Amino acid sequence: MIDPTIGSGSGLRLVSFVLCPYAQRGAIALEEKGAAYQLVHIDLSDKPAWFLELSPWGRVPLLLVDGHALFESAAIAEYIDETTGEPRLHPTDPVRRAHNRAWIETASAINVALHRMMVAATAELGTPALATVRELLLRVEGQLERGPYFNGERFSLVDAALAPALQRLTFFEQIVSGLDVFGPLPRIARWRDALLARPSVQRSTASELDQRFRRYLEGDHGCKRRAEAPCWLLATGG
Ligand SMILES: N[C@@H](CCC(=O)N[C@@H](CS)C(=O)NCC(=O)O)C(=O)O
Repeated sequence: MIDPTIGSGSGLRLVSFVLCPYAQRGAIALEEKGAAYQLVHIDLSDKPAWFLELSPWGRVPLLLVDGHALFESAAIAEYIDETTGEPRLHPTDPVRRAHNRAWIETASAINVALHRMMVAATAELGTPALATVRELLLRVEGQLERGPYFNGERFSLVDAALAPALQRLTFFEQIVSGLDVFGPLPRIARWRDALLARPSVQRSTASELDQRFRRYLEGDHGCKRRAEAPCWLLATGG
């Protein structure tokens, strides 16, 4: 059952939450392909019944396509790549492709630690999460070679997977004085610059994402749920 209020027709519908970095991967892939799609935002603190029926774990993103509800952002991004024409966003070489998939997993680990940072009310909770983000990014830094993208000249699904986290960490640096994430990571900083300048990445988010991100850190999660306390970094600085 698909709720009629989320639109109709046989086109692609990406179900998201406005700040979700996983859903943004799918939007970036769709934008790269120039594919037509409809973005449907839901309130994660008040999930609609149709959503709970379609999403096995109650998580966004979902990609609704031809009566099917695809879930898990990596699977969704590959589906988009395989079905929406050129340019292909996964390398054709199987070894390189497997390597790329592995780093997409790392992007998810970064998202998990980043989220722990965003909702941490105390240094005790937040500092280990920030340390995990730094450690994972350092591993990614070692993978980057000539740039501007992960695989060189061609934008790929690894770029789509990491861009949302790098964008949110950039917001963090802008908001929290003294927080330096990218200083020790010059290759990632250059990669981040190339990703944030990419039209597909710019078009993949809701407007004023930086302001929404700031409000999220302050405790306003952009839905019916409010955090009990703001992110610890707002009070202590980096
Ligand atoms: N492994 C999943 C992770 C998706 C995920 O964690 N989504 C979050 C939003 S960013 C979610 O829906 N959380 C459910 C909730 O907050 O209730 C994927 O890659 O799609």
